[in-house]
Amino acid sequence: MAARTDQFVSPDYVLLDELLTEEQKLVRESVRSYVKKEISPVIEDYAQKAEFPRHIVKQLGELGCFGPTIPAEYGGGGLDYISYGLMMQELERGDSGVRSTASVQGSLVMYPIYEYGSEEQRRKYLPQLGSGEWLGCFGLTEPDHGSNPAGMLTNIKDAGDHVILNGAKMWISNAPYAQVAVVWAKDENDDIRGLIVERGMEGFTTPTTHDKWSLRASATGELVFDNVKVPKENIFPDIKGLKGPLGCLTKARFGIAWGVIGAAMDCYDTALRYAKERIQFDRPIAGFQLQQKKLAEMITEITKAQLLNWRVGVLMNEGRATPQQVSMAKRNGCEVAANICRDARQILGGMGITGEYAVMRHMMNLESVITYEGTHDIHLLITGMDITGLNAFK
Ligand code: TGC
Ligand code: FAD
Repeated sequence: MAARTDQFVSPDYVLLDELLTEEQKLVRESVRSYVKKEISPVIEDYAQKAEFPRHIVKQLGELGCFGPTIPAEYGGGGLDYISYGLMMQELERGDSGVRSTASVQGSLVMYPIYEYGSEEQRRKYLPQLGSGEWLGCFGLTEPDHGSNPAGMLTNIKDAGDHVILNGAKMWISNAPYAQVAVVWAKDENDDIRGLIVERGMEGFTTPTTHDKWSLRASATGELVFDNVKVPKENIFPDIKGLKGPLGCLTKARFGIAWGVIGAAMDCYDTALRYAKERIQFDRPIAGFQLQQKKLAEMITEITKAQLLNWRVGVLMNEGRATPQQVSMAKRNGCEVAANICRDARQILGGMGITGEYAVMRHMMNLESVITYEGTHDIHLLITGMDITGLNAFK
């Protein structure tokens, strides 16, 4: 397939740029130009072939997309949460799989090592992960425990200076190429503990998950542990319980809330341009009320989601955001984006199902994004419990 030209023009209906600092706009601009130059021309081809563009890991590291809110001395970017959100928005404007690579590396691998790790663990792993020398993955989900990770079976047993790890994780982004895995397992007291498992440890394998119709340019796999000897120095010393992994998810879900709106912005922009150019019944289809309804509702929903994301970003910067507010932003963003991509696909008619445009790829990707990091239903129940005080999960 020939390399594609990226004609994206970013929508900003209520002049939200005026809410951003110069630094935030600069960060967004650098990621936007990277995506135009390096991602858009090639990503469709990788998705069609169901291949992970491995070369982008180094590029994303150099661009500062890994761990942007982690202090620079530990290999992060030392930036604020709105800059992080804008980065994820621009990456997912290119492809959700590219944003996934960055979300996992920054929020699910670097963040727990920074937040829960010993000083030795921070110094050993963070610079290599921040620069993209190493790729990481995050193992929480198991074949029989997805929405309910508290029931996990993966376990560690004390064996002197090391522990013995057994079990399996499923649906793990980056797994097939990761050098480092942050893994959550139960100890002999039934406490959930986090540990760093390295490729090459005997008994540790990462089979690839094949035949996905979604996130085809992202590598997904399993983590299989068969009596793996993990040194005790690889265990996070102080964190115990589900709040460890869930704390990482709050950071990643925030990035997803912004990211999916990037995909929505791309679909809206494509549909608007196409509708103005496509002539049927001797007039541009953008002149028909039914198409205008779709386009007008798209930009309205994008604008509302941008405002919610920005506000939650301000609260994150002030250390006041709650996980429940982040859940609302993740759920709302995914729903808005999925609806916009489906409507955009219809506006493009038959052309909407081809790889000539990014719309169908975004639409398919969002079916994973609406499911991972907590399904649409789970986030609704989180909001429900927050406002009523009643738990409808169990
Ligand atoms: P629950 O009793 O509610 O909570 C246990 C402890 O955790 C605390 N907590 C949180 N802390 C930080 N952030 C959050 N979002 C938190 N949510 C809860 C909570 O306060 C409590 O602390 P403590 O001190 O009392 O112990 O736990 P529960 O077992 O009832 O479960 C609640 C539920 C269902 C909401 C939770 O299990 C959940 O969120 N399930 C969804 C699972 C999920 O999101 N999995 C994602 C796997 S990773 C992934 O998909 C990566 S894809 C990445 C990519 O490719 O981009
Ligand atoms: P289930 O939990 O079986 O849910 C099935 C359905 O039941 C859903 O609709 C759900 O909403 C509903 N449901 C469940 N419980 C309730 C309830 N109490 N009330 C009402 N409805 C309920 N995980 C990782 O750990 N690391 C990763 O890197 C990672 N990457 C992923 C990449 C991809 C492409 C995908 C698809 C998944 C990834 N995941 C990852 C796993 C993801 O987080 C899980 O798929 C997700 O949490 C849902 O779990 P499940 O698939 O087992 O669905």
